[in-house]
Amino acid sequence: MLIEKIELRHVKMELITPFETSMGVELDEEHIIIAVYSEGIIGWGECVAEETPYYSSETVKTAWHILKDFLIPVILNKNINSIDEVIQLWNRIRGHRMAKAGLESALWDLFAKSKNISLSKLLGGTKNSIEVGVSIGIQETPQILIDKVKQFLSDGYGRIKIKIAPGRDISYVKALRDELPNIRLQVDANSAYTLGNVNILTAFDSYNLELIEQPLAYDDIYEHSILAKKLKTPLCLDESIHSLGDTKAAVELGSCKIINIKPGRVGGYTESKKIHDYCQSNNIPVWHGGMLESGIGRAGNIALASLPNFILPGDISASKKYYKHDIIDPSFDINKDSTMNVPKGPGIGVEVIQSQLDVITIYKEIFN
Ligand code: OSB
Ligand code: MG
Repeated sequence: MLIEKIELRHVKMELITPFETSMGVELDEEHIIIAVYSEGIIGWGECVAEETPYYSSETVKTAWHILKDFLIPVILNKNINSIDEVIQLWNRIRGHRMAKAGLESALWDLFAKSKNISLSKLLGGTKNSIEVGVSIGIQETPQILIDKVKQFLSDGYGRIKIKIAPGRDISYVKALRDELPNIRLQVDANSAYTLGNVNILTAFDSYNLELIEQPLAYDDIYEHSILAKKLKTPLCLDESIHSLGDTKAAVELGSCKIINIKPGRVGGYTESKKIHDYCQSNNIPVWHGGMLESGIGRAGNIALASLPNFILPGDISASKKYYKHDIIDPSFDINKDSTMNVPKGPGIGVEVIQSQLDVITIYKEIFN
């Protein structure tokens, strides 16, 4: 397919409620929405690099630079017929996985639409609906957290993940467990602890957590393997996993029993599928993480999470959990049994609401 035009939009979306993690508080989310035009079809993608380098070293500005100066020029005005071809062309560009993943996702949508099949089908998805959960930011008090969790449970969410940070960890988990002893519960530290905090981390073993996500450094694999031996609760890695190679290192070393896959963090759906397949053959369950995506990114996440080894519920929540007005139609809702339907239409299977996209765009650039 001839890649005729690519449009980048720096978007800013106001969150419904502030999202606090050990990395800081977010009031809004800035991402890059990417549209690839080819032969009368538009492929949509989302680059999940944020405004700040607090979760990942990439930011909206670094991703924009890499997209504009390196990733776009090698595919623009070229005839591109497969994702593998694109991966080859980008091979010499090191790192910048979120930038690559954003443009790769738009190309996946384009190819799925050109074949008139859903992105889920093109990726090898096998499920018509996926299990989902909700990721809740750090709340001012344990009681406020309990009230929030009860609200999400009544909305249908069957798996709760809470963010934790030193000083706002065990007391919150204990209060929640005293009130709700049987919910599926997991915690995410976003690298807020060290091996020196092993006493706090072993204390989580008393609360029947499904997993502890990324307790130690964002670039560590080795120390997680030491910590894992001291804990009963399974560890799950998020930040530390950027590739199939990292996954193999973590699994072989015993650093985690579960992997969180985010296509942005690992460079796209192609690398995500490799990680998924490796984990499947090694009996390592995976689940789909989230980056507070708009409906465009979320649609892709849902398609990827329809692959068979996404066994645990994903951080893929209803549109209205994040933003007052999503930019897609229909927006995503959850079913009463904590599942979400996988779109069946061509590509990402949802329409982009152009007027709503214009409202959230703060800058755009067209390449042709
Ligand atoms: O660590 O999983 C994380 C959001 C932004 C950056 C990092 C993380 C998150 C979330 C939100 O937990 C998950 C979602 O999109 O619902
Ligand atoms: Mg995480």
